[in-house]
Amino acid sequence: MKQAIEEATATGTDVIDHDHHGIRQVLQELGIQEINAAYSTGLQWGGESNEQVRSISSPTDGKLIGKVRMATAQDYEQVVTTAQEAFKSWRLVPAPKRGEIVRQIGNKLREYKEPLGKLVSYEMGKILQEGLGEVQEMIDICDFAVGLSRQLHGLTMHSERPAHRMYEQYHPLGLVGIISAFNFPVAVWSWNAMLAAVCGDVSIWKPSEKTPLVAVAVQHIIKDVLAENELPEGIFSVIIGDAEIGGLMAADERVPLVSATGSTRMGKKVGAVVGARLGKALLELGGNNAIILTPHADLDMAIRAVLFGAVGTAGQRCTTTRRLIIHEDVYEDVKQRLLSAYPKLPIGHPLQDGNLVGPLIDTDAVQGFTKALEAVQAEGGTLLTGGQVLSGPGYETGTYVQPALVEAKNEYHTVQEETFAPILYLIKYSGGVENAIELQNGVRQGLSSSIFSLNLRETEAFLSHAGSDCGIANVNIGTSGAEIGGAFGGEKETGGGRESGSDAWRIYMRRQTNTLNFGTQLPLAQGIKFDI
Ligand code: UN1
Repeated sequence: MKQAIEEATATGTDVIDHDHHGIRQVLQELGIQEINAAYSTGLQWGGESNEQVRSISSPTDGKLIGKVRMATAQDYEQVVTTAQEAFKSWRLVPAPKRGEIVRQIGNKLREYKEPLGKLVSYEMGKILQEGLGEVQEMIDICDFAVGLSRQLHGLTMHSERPAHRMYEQYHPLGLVGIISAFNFPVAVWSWNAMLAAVCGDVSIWKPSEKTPLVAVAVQHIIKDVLAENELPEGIFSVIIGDAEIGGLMAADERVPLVSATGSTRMGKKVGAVVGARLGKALLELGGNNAIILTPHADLDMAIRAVLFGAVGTAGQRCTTTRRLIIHEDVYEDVKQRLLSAYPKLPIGHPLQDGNLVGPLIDTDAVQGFTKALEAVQAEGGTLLTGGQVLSGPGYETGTYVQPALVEAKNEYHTVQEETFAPILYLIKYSGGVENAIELQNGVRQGLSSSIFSLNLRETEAFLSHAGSDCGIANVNIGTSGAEIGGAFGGEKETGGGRESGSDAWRIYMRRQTNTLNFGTQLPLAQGIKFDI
């Protein structure tokens, strides 16, 4: 590490050309000051060959935060070799002892919650509250994984043969590839990596190339814990690279499980490549999440949930509320309440207290936002408020937008697509809740869904097997902000994977069924006779 800093410093480029919001100190605290061109492979800093360096600027103010050197295919090989070596010993460490390491990681994350949360916020653009929330989500999954490390149990079953015993056990799988997205630059990795770790796997993390610095910071924290416990560095590796590296991982038979979070387009590619070699893919892809507001909704509560769901993280969560399916009896009321709230949203620098909406990740995302608004209007939708790209003092980056409210129809092509930006479509329904459910299910994605109603028949219909077809279905809670204790993921084009809580750990292990004969005979199953 020290050597790495010296090497990086020797190149003479100053990484941080500013010190707004105490970011210089944040980076120092996180150990990434003065590293101006770095990636880490199996925790080795370096990269001699054909160096491709990428500058990482904050979407909040456009300032350079640092530079990363993008990994090559050779670097990838080195990471995999290091990880394979680490797996040989890590799998032999008893699971509760592996849990102890994860406990220490959780404690370190508690220690670094503030600077790490701040860096999440500065590099990704979400408000500080949400940056801190993201680190809390990492801490929570560590706690969960510690408990899990004593509960990786299979079932026992009765054998049909006398003096036989049958049971199943779970063994570590090996290398787990983790491809994470910019919007949750560290939390989603931790869901995967912490479970994988207690399961006895080693992980290789390819963070989004848009948010690599916070991954580097996390890697420093992990590295310390591993060193303090004299454990091999390859248990947790980071590789900073572009889609090519993700492609190598997907095609690599040495990586039995690839967990990928991102767009459906990306997931289809990764899933196809992993599937072609019969590897396991855990996909957490696009959502097109709706909240149903019935005539029995508590609208005060509902509006607050809609606002957090639709404009929180500037509409860049996979669980973001994108559609509001409103009964005609309450439609006007809901519309007026939102029309009065939207123009008052405090939009600005996410590290500044009081702001609730930060920037989009980059100007490509802004283009996606404006294009979707044009397209939906061309299809007949009505833009009610918002939709502007903000300019002027504080908004020089061109990444801040005014969240938009649009009256639309569910079947519009634009409404059917996930646009990763703060656009909320208001869709009217009439008749019973089954009509709202049909609209809610009438998209290709199936991540999160919610209903606001105080009527038991409506809420139970929504939760029944004829109800929501999503992986997450909430009552009187918005679509986003799930706790880590439940399994997280969705159906249809969302990819079918489940991460985080419940029994999501199983995918990180291989299951083995064992049958033991402790008798003196060799009876065959199904009563087959095979005697000479
Ligand atoms: C994501 O956007 O990829 O439920 C994950 C939520 C967060 C996780 C979102 N706990 O909104």
